[in-house]
Amino acid sequence: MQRLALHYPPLDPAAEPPTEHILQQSNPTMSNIISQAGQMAKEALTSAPDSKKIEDLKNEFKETGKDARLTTDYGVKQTSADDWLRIVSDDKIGPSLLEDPFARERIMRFDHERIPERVVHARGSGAFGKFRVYESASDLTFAPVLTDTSRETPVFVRFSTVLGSRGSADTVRDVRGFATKFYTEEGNWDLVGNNIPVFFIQDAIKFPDVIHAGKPEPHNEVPQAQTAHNNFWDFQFNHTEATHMFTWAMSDRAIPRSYRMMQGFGVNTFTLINAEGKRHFVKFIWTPELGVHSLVWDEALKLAGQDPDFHRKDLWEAIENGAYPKWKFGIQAIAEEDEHKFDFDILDATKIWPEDLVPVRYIGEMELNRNPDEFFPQTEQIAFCTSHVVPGIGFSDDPLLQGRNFSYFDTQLSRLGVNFQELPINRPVCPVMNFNRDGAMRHTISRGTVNYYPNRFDACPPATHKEGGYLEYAEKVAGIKARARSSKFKEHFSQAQLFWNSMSKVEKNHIINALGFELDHCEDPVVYGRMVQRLADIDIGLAQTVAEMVGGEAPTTTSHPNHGKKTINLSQTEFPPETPTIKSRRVAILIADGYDNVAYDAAYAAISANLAIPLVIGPRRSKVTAANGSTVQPHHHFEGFRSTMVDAIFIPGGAKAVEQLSKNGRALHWIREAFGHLKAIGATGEAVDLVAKAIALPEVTVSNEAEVNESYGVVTLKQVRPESFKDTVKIAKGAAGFL
Ligand code: HDE
Repeated sequence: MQRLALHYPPLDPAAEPPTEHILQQSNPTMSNIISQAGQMAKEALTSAPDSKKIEDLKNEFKETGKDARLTTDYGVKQTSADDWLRIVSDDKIGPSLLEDPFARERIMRFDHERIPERVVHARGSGAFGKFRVYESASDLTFAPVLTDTSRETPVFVRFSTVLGSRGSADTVRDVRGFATKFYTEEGNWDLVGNNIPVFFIQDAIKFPDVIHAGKPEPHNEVPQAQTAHNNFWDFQFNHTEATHMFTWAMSDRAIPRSYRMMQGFGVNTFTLINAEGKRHFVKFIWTPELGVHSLVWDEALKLAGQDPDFHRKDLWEAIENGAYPKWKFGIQAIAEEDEHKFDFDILDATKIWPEDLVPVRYIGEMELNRNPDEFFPQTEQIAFCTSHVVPGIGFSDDPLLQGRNFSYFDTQLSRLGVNFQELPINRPVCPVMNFNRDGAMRHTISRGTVNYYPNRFDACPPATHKEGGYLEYAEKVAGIKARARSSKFKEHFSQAQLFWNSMSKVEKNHIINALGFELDHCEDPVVYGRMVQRLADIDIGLAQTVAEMVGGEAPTTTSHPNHGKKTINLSQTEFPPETPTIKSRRVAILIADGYDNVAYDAAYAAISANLAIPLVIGPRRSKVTAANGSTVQPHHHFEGFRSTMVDAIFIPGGAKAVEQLSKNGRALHWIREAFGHLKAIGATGEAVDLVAKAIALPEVTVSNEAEVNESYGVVTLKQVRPESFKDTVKIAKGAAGFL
């Protein structure tokens, strides 16, 4: 961001009035400064390999080089970081002195390290990247970020869970936040979305209730980062409008495999205005290049304990390895005159716009390619506001969005203070100039003698639309003041049924099991008993199955029979990767002393060549010796690392190694657990029988003497031929459900 300094010429009463004339000629003036700033910005863009935002941030970096010496915050070099200044005599310790400014500063700074965590979405992780449109949306908007195909817009994206505290686990069942800050040349645009396209409530006034009901209960602060408790489900029963959303929240979408494998949805209805002044209602959608994938519930539960930072590490690791995650950016658009042509209200955030009615037009692409330098000042202090849009993009009367536009700005004031937009991560890359002043932690220094407008210098006047001033759409609004919603907002079950019907058989089973888990955690019979009745409004069969699991009375009739309709692109099976790949996936190679080094080397090479991550797991982390006497130091040992943390496993043969592995309970557990979690398992030589023994299921064929054999995701090859490994890895891709 170019902070503009205002130098005003001294006022000479005899001189000409300071009008246009001054603006154009004297130096520096507003117009000069702005054009200089624009020029500097352009140069920075063309000459720097880093994005303009990264260049901008470089001004703030503090490096701790080896020549640097420890100083206080006021710059004085410190002589000790170990001992408080105190009285000592005859090798005896006396009292510590309050006068020690070094020690007091350290403790005082530490005492104040915490700021309030986000009231929702406290747990999160972020990265820098870039956004580009490959097809102009100029028929819909005049916003260059969506029309200029030559432009690369820097972004920062923060992913999050909703309910847990800052230190909670990543893999809990929850909605995921997907918030993007676009640092555009016209100002910041914050698209604050989720990985589920609808929300629990229609009106923002209910937000405190839905969140209180989901967060830990007030009397004992239990449970953490879970919706599996009485209050959450009590709220769901009392809000029929939440039915659609909770069905999504019970689906696999709420336990993503990775942030990199989730869709993102703006959820709310926004508007776009084109150069002719025509307005469309729109929804924004991100779809990942890697496809949409989830964990299975057992895996998610275990990972929450085994590796609570699983998603955070996954994103970091992928970016460090150059496997930059990418999303396509799409728009659904409805012309203003078609607003009322649907049997749902298009401003109701508990409804999707089914893609068979309103297709998604993909026009752009985002790539995340740089990890933050420091978590707190960047990922923690980034502040999103739904009200931050750029010219050409506008709001709608969606009652959830209207409330959000108030809430986000307000919450940043209590979290970060009134000058939150000056923080390096939040400040725009374009010039910022206004007469907002002062407030806690203000650090911009504005030069000049006036801090108001209009002023006698005509400094900093508002922009015309031609100059890029924000254009408010001249919407005609008439009505009576009332606490009410339109009648279409009152229909609450049709799309919950649409979602349920559109799920595959496996996905339906997962929803049943999720409801079974959640309602089992509700001790109050009123809660699970009533919820089971509610499920009949989605599907009577679903309600009956869950009733049997959780102990509620099974409903026999419903006033909302399932309409039987389906739509496209709700099942995540419809989102395979654009190109099948195991890139950035983790593959464990299980070894013990005497392992077959030929198979090991071939598998290791094939995994690396496919840009996946081979992780060698042994009985210990000290060296393990192969059949030919060579040694390797495993990355981890069986106890230290678990099958939940990888996508596939491979076991090379070797008679001695396999004998040891077959006696090692933890190694057998690795194989069984990986199979139970639907992971690809590869084995060669003697390890084929080991896998057969561990899985012990007659329908899984694991032995074939000569050819690569694949059954239920288990790929075996009795006779090792290194050249077969290319195919083996390919087959494993399909088997693991990577496709
Ligand atoms: Fe948020 N939400 N929200 N929300 N939300 C916040 O703002 C709020 C809603 C979402 O990574 C808060 O900076 C209201 C829908 C994300 O920093 C707060 C309503 C969607 C994030 C807030 C909603 C979201 C937030 C808390 C109902 C999906 C994290 C901290 C009207 C489209 C952003 C903060 C980040 C954060 C309010 C509903 C997504 C309190 C009042 C719908 C991704 O302002």
